Amino acid sequence: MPVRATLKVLAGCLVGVLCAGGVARAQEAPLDPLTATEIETTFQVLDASGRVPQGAFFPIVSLNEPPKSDVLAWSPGHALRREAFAQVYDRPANRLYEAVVDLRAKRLLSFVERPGAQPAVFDDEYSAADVAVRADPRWRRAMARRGIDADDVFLDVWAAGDVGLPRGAEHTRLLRALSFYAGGLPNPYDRPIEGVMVTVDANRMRVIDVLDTGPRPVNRTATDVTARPGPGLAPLIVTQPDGPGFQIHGSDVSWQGWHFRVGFNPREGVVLYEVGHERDGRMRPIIYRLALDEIYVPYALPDPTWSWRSALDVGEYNLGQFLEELQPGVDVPTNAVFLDEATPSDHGSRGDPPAIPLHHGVALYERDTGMLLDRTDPATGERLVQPGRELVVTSSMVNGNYTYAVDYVFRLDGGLDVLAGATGTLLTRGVATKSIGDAFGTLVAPSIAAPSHQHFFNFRVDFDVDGVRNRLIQADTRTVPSVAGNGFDADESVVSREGFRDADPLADRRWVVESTTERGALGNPTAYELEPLVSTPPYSQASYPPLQHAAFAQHALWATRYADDQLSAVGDHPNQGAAGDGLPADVADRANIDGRDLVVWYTAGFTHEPTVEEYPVMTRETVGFSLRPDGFFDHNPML
Ligand SMILES: [Cu+2]
Repeated sequence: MPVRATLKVLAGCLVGVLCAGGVARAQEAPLDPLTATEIETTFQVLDASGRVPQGAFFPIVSLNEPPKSDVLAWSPGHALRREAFAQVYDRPANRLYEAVVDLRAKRLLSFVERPGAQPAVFDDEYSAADVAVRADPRWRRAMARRGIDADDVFLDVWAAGDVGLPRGAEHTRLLRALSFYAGGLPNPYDRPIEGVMVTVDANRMRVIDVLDTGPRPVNRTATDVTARPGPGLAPLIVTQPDGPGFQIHGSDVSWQGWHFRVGFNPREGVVLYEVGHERDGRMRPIIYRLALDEIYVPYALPDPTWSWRSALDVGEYNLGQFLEELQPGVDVPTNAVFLDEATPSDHGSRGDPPAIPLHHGVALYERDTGMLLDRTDPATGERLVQPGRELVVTSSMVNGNYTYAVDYVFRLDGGLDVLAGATGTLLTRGVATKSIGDAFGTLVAPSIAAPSHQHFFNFRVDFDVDGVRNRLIQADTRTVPSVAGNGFDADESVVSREGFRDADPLADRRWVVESTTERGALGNPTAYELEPLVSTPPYSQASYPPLQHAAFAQHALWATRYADDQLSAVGDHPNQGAAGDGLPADVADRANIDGRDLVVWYTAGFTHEPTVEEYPVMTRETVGFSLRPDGFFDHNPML
C-alpha cells in the first residue's frame, strides 16, 4: 500500500479561504503527543546509547503513555514522567528491538529484543521493495507477457498477510506487491494488472516468489474523475465572527460542558483522553481513552492472488502516520481549527527531517445540525425549540487506495457519536467479461470488476463512567406475554466476566456501562449506553486465517479488565503476527470485570458489495456507534 500522501488537492478550494497555520503542539500534559523536538531527542539518545545497529530503521516512535493510575493522580503544575517508545529494526538481521527513552533525563531506560516480532511496514520498504520487484526477471516476464513495459508499472507494496506464505515465513520478514498500469496517466489504481502477485523477502530485499495466473485485460485509459460540485452549487460560507465556541489550550478542549484531550500517535492517529462532562464546577469522567485501534478489510474473491488480501490497516501499516493535510472548505468547513502533529522518519536522525511535520492533521469545528428539540404547548401554542450544534474532531488517514476518516462528534445533549468512514478507490481487477455480472463482486466498468469485501473498525473504549469502577450490562428488548399482546420490555443481563458478545439488531441489543459507585437523583446508577449503528458480521468461514488473526471481527463487542499494556485488539505486533494475540489472549482468563475498571472494544463494520457508481471513486461510507447518557445526568444537560 503506500507512500505518505503529498498534498495535491484535486477538488481545489470551493471558496477562497485563508489557509491559516495549525496549532503547533507544545508538551504540557502527560498524554500530549510527542513533539518534533521530543522525537529528535529520542533519536539522539538512541544514537548515543551505542545499542542501535548500523543502518537500523525506526518504524515508530511514540509517546510511552504513563500508567493510568499516575495520570489520574496527576494535576497541572506537577511533573510526571515523560517517555518515548521507539522500535528499532535491524533489517538484514531481522531483529526488532523496543526502546524506552526518558525524555527529561535524556537517558535510555530500556532496550529489549522482541524475538519473532515484526514491526509494521515502514516508509523505506515501499521504495526498496519497488526496486527489488522491478529488478526481478520473473516479474519482468509477467509484465512482458502482457505487453507492458516495466517502466509503466506502479507497484503497490502490502504487508504479506496470513495466506499462502512461503515455507520458513516465520523466520523472514515478508512484503507483497501488486502491479498497476501507470503509463503516465493519473491514479494507477484505476488500472490493475490482474493475475500477478509478488512476494518479497524484505530482509534480503529480493523477490522470492512471483505468482502469475495468466493475463486478463488491462485498462490502459485514463478515467475521467473531474469532481463536479457543479457550477450551480451556490457558495456556502460558515463564519463564526467571535471565533470558535470551544476553548482549546494545548491538547485540552472544552465545549458546552464537555472536556477532553486530543492526543495522537503514529499508529492509531487521533486518541481522545479523559473525556468528561463538567457541571457546576464538578468534572465527571466518562471515558479515559478512546481510539480506533484496528481496521480489518478481507476480500471475498477465492483466487490465490486475492485471498491473502486482508489488511490490518492500523497495526500492519501504522495508519496514524498517514494523516492527511485537511483543507478548509474541502475536508472541513471554513470555521475549523487545526492541530499540527509530527511523526518520526523511519531513518531516525539520518532522516531529513528526523521528525516529519503533519500540517493540519487534525481539525475541530462546530456545525449547525438543525433543530435538536422541539415541543409545543397545546394550550398556548408556545414552542420550546432548540437548534442543534455539534463539535466535531476529525482526521483522515490515507493507506493506499482507501482513505479512512474518523469523526468524534460531541452533542449538546451529552451524546457522543463515534464514526469511521471509508472513501477512495475500490480495489479492482481486470476481467475478460465486458458487460455481464461478476461472481464475488460487481462489474463496475468494461472489463473491470470490484470484488466484494468488508471493512471492520474496532474502537477501544476505556470507559470510566463516574470513576473506574463500572459494570457492563447487555440490554435486549423482548416481547412480554400480556393480555392484549402489547407488552415488551428491556431484558438486562450483567456481563460480569471478560469475553465477547454478538450484535443482535432484532433484539435492539445495546450495551450499558454504569457506575457501581455513583447514583443519580432517582437512585439509579449513572450510566452511558452504547448503541450500535451500522454493523455487519464477517461472512468468510470461521477457519479463514485472517479472520482468526483479526478475531475481534468475529464478535461485535469484547470486554476486558483494564491493563496498561493492552491497547490493541490484535496485539502489539500484528504484522506476520499470530492468531490469538490481542483480545483472545486478553480475555483468556475470563477475569471478573464487574465493579472493576473495564474496557469495551466495539467493532463497527460494513459489507461492501461495490456498485457501478463507486467506480472510480467511492463516496464516503460511514459506520460507527453512539454513546448516549442513560441516567448519567439528572436531566438533559442542554436544558
Ligand atoms: Cu470497500
